[in-house]
Amino acid sequence: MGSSHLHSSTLKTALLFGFCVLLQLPEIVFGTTRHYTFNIKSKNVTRLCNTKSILTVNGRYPGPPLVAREGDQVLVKVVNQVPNNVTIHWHGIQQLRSGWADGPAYITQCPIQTGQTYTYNFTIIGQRGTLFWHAHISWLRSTIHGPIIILPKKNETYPFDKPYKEVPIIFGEWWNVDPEAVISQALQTGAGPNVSDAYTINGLPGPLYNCSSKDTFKLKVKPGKTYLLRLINAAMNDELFFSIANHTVTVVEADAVYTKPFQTDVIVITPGQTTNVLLKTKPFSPNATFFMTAGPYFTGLGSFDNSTVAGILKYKNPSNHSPINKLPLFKPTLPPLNATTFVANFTKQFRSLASAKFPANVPQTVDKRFFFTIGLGSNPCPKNMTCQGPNGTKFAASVNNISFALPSTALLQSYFLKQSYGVYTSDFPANPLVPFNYTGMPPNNTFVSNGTRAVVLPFNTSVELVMQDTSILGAESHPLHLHGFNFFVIGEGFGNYDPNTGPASFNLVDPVERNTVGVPSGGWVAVRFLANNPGVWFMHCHFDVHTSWGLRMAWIVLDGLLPNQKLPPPPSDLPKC
Ligand SMILES: *[C@@H]1O[C@H](CO)[C@@H](O)[C@H](O)[C@H]1NC(C)=O
Ligand SMILES: *[C@@H]1O[C@H](CO)[C@@H](O)[C@H](O)[C@H]1NC(C)=O
Ligand SMILES: *[C@@H]1O[C@H](CO)[C@@H](O)[C@H](O)[C@H]1NC(C)=O
Ligand SMILES: *[C@@H]1O[C@H](CO)[C@@H](O)[C@H](O)[C@H]1NC(C)=O
Ligand SMILES: *[C@@H]1O[C@H](CO)[C@@H](O)[C@H](O)[C@H]1NC(C)=O
Ligand SMILES: *[C@@H]1O[C@H](CO)[C@@H](O)[C@H](O)[C@H]1NC(C)=O
Ligand SMILES: *[C@@H]1O[C@H](CO)[C@@H](O)[C@H](O)[C@H]1NC(C)=O
Ligand SMILES: *[C@@H]1O[C@H](CO)[C@@H](O)[C@H](O)[C@H]1NC(C)=O
Ligand SMILES: *[C@@H]1O[C@H](CO)[C@@H](O)[C@H](O)[C@H]1NC(C)=O
Ligand SMILES: *[C@@H]1O[C@H](CO)[C@@H](O)[C@H](O)[C@H]1NC(C)=O
Ligand SMILES: *[C@@H]1O[C@H](CO)[C@@H](O)[C@H](O)[C@H]1NC(C)=O
Ligand SMILES: *[C@@H]1O[C@H](CO)[C@@H](O)[C@H](O)[C@H]1NC(C)=O
Ligand SMILES: [Cu+2]
Repeated sequence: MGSSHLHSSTLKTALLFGFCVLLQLPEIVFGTTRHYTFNIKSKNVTRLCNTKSILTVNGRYPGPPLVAREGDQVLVKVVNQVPNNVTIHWHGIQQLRSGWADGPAYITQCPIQTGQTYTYNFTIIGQRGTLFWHAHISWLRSTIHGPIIILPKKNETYPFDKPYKEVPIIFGEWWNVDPEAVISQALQTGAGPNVSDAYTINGLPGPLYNCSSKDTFKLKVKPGKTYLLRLINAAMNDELFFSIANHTVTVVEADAVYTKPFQTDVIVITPGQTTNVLLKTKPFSPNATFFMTAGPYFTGLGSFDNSTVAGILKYKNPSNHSPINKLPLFKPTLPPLNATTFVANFTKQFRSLASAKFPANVPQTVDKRFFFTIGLGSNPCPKNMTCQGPNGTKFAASVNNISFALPSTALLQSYFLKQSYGVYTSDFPANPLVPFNYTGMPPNNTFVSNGTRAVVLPFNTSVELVMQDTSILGAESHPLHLHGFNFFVIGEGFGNYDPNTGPASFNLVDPVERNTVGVPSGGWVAVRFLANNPGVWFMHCHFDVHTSWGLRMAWIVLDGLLPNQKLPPPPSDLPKC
């Protein structure tokens, strides 16, 4: 595994052929400490006949899988060998009382600067499945990302048949230019950023792009076997449809929580979401090969990458021994770009497994209700400039009309050291200050306010949060991600949320539990979580362009009274600003 290594584990990734990465499960592993070293370094990579230097972990793109068992302690020593400031986020890991290891820049830590080292230290408690790690500063996560694979405890099994093989499938987005230049230019001019040049599967764009067919992900399978595909959407700005021609898959897990199994031909996955599916191969090798493709689900008004990545599912030993390029190739059909009803139907099929062993601990009572509007807006153009955003303004994005400004030091330190003055205020509104028809005619004034404001919650507050899309600059789906907690998705609908009728449809029995949820385009979603993890927790749109425009905020969860309800002091190597 290069310089990332696993103690006491036989887990290996094997380059079986081409670019197909299969995971071999460890046979003997004990609840233990996993040591990794992540060297952040540049590497020249060629895609679409374009060579450029990208930022990587250990020279790998996508980065190395981080593999652990439920209950393990993980220590990742990150060494910054590049000119950029870097942080790493362990997306979906709950970080119980280990908020110093969460990673979002200027929220839980100052960046790891050039030449510096920081060791992330956390224990995986009560989670098993697929997540991913990624850089959490500016747009560095476009190339700095990789799978997190949490295996069940060593004496535990999956609540489904043991798969023959496990395969991570990580979707990404490739720019021929430097993504840092793309977002920096967009923030300067106020315009939307230039769209990506390709989507990728495990770093490979595949044969539907010019000069790219040699860079194709190939999954070679045996007939009559069950494969566990660990799907991860690490794309920057795009929700994706994914489908494998002539094959149906069974969804068994979302965001590292088991679900009730359901079958589907097409998966919808937002940036920040992970979904485990079982692929049962055909009983006999068909004399055919099959494309697996991913392409965008898009609801906004701006431009977007409307291309398709393809990988190949190839059976070993087709009985007529034709060379692969002579076999017929079948292609899946993806839904139309803006298939919002299809997406809502798909999303509603997710249910927690909610078994005796894996219960859905949905908060049944609520201490505090929040109603957040989620959407785009604008900032006025500075007097000495011309701006290229909507109507000559600059694009912005907000929660309850507040576009969140990152401070120049980290919120968690300021909070812990009781030095919030001049860094943040604790007055984030629980409701919009000016109610309007959120999904109706847009208001004349699209300007947002700017500030660094947080919600403060006493320990163990039971929170209900309704997130309402706005149509101020066009209705649009937004994948909202919460750090520090999973939430239960108890309801969703189109139009404006009505507090009188909405709750009647809430599922408080077996709603899906996850860390990222799509706020439906022109609709709302309701979630509940128990604020039992002290610290400062970021919540933001997982479209990086929207995060960059300010669609982000922070929850501060206070310490409880007991010793094990308090945030420990910061580690001694925590970076300084
Ligand atoms: C990438 O290529 C450039 C130009 O060929 C070269 O100067 C540079 O050293 C290479 N960087 C790495 C990390 O290999
Ligand atoms: C990791 O954190 C735990 C819990 O705070 C602490 O006991 C342990 O000493 C830390 N380990 C290292 C190597 O920093
Ligand atoms: C595995 O071990 C844990 C802790 O010892 C125990 O709680 C659990 O019931 C065991 N599970 C099985 C399937 O034996
Ligand atoms: C794949 O699906 C297509 C369209 O449904 C069908 O015509 C074809 O026979 C199938 N091929 C195989 C090998 O399953
Ligand atoms: C594949 O082709 C061979 C010979 O051409 C045939 O015997 C075999 O039945 C075919 N397999 C399937 C699954 O159609
Ligand atoms: C996106 O691409 C699809 C085909 O791949 C095409 O049908 C559709 O018109 C394109 N849409 C836009 C908005 O470019
Ligand atoms: C999707 O786009 C098509 C073509 O632009 C349009 O006709 C259709 O109304 C749109 N559907 C939805 C649900 O917005
Ligand atoms: C969505 O589900 C409804 C109700 O089951 C069904 O009538 C409709 O056809 C579905 N629409 C799509 C696009 O899947
Ligand atoms: C515009 O003015 C601001 C200060 O008010 C300055 O920081 C910025 O560099 C100026 N931009 C241009 C393009 O002149
Ligand atoms: C654009 O700005 C002008 C002048 O500020 C205003 O009159 C007009 O209504 C705006 N148009 C839109 C679509 O917001
Ligand atoms: C909000 O606007 C929509 C679309 O114009 C309209 O159908 C709806 O009746 C409006 N709702 C309210 C409460 O005014
Ligand atoms: C890196 O972060 C430090 C601390 O916030 C900041 O002072 C410095 O300007 C940053 N450097 C770069 C290259 O962004
Ligand atoms: Cu968004």
